[in-house]
Amino acid sequence: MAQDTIFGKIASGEIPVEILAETDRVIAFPDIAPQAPVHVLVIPKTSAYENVTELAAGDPELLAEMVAVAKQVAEEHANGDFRLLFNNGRSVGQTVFHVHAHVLAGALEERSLV
Ligand code: DGP
Repeated sequence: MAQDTIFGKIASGEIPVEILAETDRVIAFPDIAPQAPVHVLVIPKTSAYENVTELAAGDPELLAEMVAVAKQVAEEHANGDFRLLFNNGRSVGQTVFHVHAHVLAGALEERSLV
């Protein structure tokens, strides 16, 4: 079970963000430190899952909903193509332990992985 994180506060509305897309269970908002012309985070509103491994095992339909929201964001803010990245674990760069997908789109000049 994920502890309360900054993304939990964003999901609950305690910390306001620019919401780019929303469903009953998912929100999308710009990353604070963009690494691509379009760099959006897609998170579930629940803080029940720390990472994508837990989410895929516990609620694959919610994971699929996150992918659908990523696609919507890429269509509305770029040409529809996108990269989807999950950092899964501290040693590969995960810093917020509320599962989130990085949606990277637009003209990508570098191949870095966030
Ligand atoms: P990760 O390294 O995969 O855990 O990615 C966390 C991302 O979250 C990182 O790219 C920066 C972003 N981030 C951290 N705090 C905030 C915040 O308060 N607001 C927004 N919009 N993004 C944040």
